[in-house]
Amino acid sequence: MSYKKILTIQDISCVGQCSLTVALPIISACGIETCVLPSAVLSTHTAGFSGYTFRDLTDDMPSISEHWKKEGIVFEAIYTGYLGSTKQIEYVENIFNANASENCCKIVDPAMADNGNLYPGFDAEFVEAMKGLCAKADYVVPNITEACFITGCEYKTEYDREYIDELISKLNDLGCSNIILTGVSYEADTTGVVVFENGTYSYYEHQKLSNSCHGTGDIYASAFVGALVRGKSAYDAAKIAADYTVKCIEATAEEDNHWYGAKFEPVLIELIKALEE
Ligand code: PXL
Repeated sequence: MSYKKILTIQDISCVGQCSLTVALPIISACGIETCVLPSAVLSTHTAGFSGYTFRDLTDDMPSISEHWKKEGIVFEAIYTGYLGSTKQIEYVENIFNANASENCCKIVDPAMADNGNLYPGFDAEFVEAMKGLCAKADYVVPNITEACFITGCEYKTEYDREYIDELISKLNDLGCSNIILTGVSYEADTTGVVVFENGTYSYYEHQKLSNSCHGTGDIYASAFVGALVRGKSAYDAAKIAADYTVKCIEATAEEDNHWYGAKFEPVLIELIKALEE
């Protein structure tokens, strides 16, 4: 296996088990050298805590990218998550051009919304810019809410295969050729992930747990990216990431007051084992 270097661009939420504090250990556990570009530093994530600090690092991005360019540093994969401002999306697009290896795989998790709502601080201008970034990615990993914001489709909690096909088709029209759509549930006690790759549609269905925790989208996307860059097919990477995310939620179920994130650490070993199969 050639030793691949991935760059992940997302925030550091110092406390909260999301974004970089999840991506860095998970992708490293997949055996991939993981370089980071923090988009912002927050004392906690924004979902459920109040009064968090927010240090925007937008202005540092161009000089960091320029330094890497001077040093001849390029990445075999670039994976973006939560971005702190609309301007950052423009800078990320420059990084896609300036700091990528020849066959660099670009993965965009448009981490900006869930359960029908945008996260605090995001607006229509940000959504518009994110649409453009998704069109430049090799893989996008939205949940249904994010797919709705990107495509302009109505958000629904109950839907059929036709609705999901429409979301995929509209994302495809925007220029997304490979789509991993998460949280697609047709039955009360199951959920799953749709993998649309170069025109081929597949669905991996798995158990839906009664508890849900914050940050599982980041866990899922990071495990998907780690498995994909490790050489798994998109479908296998999507399946490995789904099974791992379920284990993380199960590991968190025992404790009532661990609402802010999922205990992904004790089950990292399961992810490593799944990659060996
Ligand atoms: O999990 C996505 C995420 C990442 N980073 C920050 C967030 C959120 C979701 O709320 O607030 C800062």
